[in-house]
Amino acid sequence: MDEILIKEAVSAKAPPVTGRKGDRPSYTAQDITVLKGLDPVRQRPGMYIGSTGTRGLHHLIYEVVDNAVDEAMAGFCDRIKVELLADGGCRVSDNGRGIPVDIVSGEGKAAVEVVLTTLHAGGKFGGKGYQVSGGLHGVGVSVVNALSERLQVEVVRDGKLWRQSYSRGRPDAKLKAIKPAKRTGTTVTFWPDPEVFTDEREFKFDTLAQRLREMAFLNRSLEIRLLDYRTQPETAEMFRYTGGITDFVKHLNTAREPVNKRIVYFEAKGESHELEVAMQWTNAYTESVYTFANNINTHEGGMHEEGFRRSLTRVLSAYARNKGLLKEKDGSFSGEDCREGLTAIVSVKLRDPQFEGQTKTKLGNTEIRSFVETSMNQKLADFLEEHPGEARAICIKAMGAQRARLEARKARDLVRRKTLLESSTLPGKLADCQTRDPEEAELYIVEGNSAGGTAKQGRERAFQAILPLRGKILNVERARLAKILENKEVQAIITAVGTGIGEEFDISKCRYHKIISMADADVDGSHIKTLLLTFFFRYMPELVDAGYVYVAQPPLYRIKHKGKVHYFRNDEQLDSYRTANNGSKIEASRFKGLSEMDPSELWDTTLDPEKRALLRVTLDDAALAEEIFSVLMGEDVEARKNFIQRNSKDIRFLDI
Ligand code: 0RA
Repeated sequence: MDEILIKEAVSAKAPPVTGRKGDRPSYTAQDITVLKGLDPVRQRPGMYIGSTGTRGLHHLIYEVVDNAVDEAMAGFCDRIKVELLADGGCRVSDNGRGIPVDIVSGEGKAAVEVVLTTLHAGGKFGGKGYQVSGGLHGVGVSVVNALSERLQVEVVRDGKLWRQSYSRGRPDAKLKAIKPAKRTGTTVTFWPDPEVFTDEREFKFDTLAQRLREMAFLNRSLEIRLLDYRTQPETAEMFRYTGGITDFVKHLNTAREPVNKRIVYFEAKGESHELEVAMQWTNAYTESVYTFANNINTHEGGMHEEGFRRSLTRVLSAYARNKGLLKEKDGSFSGEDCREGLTAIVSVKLRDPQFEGQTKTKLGNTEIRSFVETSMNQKLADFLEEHPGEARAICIKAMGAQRARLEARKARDLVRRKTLLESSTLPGKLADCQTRDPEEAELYIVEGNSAGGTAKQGRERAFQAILPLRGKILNVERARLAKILENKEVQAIITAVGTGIGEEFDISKCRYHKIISMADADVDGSHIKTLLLTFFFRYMPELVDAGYVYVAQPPLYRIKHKGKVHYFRNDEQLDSYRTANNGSKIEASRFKGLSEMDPSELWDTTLDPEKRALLRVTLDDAALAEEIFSVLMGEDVEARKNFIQRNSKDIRFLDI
């Protein structure tokens, strides 16, 4: 199965072993704790890099880059370069201290060889290596070595350039000193092993750019370059943000109208923790709060997020009351009131991160909660006092949210019993399937009544349900939840899916484990798909996380050739068929919409589980999705145009 837009979830990784900064005792090779060889990695690659698909492949690069970023976090590196080679390899270089090259006694090998051939040896330097270290990818560069057909490491250290190469994790020869050299640094070049990465070996520029940009935002002033020699001429991008996470917030809000022009920023340093927060409210109604621990996106939140939320609610409420904006009779702000329209980055760095949760992206360290809460109580209160204009605008935004919340509650209480959402009656236009087993059941959400009719006739009713929508659902990016819930099409979706929404959302009540958006293969269709995905992304992200949301791929062309009928989903497919059959004249007819197909054609091309190609919608980098959704769905027409122009060569972005 292919993936669109957002990538699959991350698998569990061992937390890194980290050390202490400060009056650093000098490193000796003996500090490396020797663990085990690399055989287990080749036996079960998925355990170490999540998968051997696209994601695992890119993970190889992240692993090496994370090591270089660790050097940067420890203060020894300010430049990283990632090069995609024409022959399918990848080279990552940095100007850090260089992996140590002295001989590890008892091993009789250079430290760099131990690092590259021993699991978990990367950061294990008697606990004195780094203050903090990237957690999720802390499995070490040895994993990259184990899964590469070839790998070459070059270290400049102790006045020399050193080199060693490996094949499938085993050294070809000992580490050699090549020539005298100045400065320090590490260059790792590797070629992913086709025996391991059997399906996909092509690095995706945009996926990498996205991730590297995020790394650069999170590590202020760190320069990260990405070069791609597979294109003619080569493609290059450079990321370096002197504003750090403040620039990150600016970037996320490009298409939004700010409430506070000056971005709220503060940092705090503790004994073994660091905190950085950047915040800006906009006139949007949704919240975009992203939390990170040691540069890892903690999608599932955790203790730092809890501390952040508590403090935000408390400080804003206290300020508003103090300044007489909230009157005595008024209730306090709820957490949601304070976060409406908020874009924020919360980044913590800590010595020994505990990653928990389903995808190991939830920070479990309890001590971080009070650290974040206490530091922020002070710093946010200071900011508000120092910037009364901004502070007032923020409070007024929260008061607007509060008012809407109270009004919505009143309205809900009045109609409580009657609303469609709460009733158990399924929507009339849903043609349900026969099975009651959600694991087998599929829901096709289809644009338009006539396409819906075709789908109803073409489906396998035993397990396929059809819900036709009339026209477009509401653009959820531009409305509050209360308003969205008034929309009939949205109500139909919620009732059909069965989970409820908001506080009442319950994934165990989901009636279908495949919820498939099916729309025409044209611009209108893709707009509808985007609206629908935006809705799921914003209001039922658990469904996306669970992997229940899909996009169908109906064909765009039909041709009859040599007595046979063929279907193609895009121009590319059609062109390559034409090219392959050069000479013979081929007439292609283009479907204007799903309803032009007859039911059996729709079954053959789009519904039949044996033949169809569904795209699974997954959430990896919510920040990327965030940009796409807010720009494509938001109010800033100029930003939308720019975004489309920038990304028009990458149809993944437009084809959602
Ligand atoms: C072990 C110890 C030290 C640095 C590194 C590894 C290191 C690893 C990589 C991987 C890519 N770039 C890297 N840069 C450094 C610390 C050495 C010291 O204390 O001098």
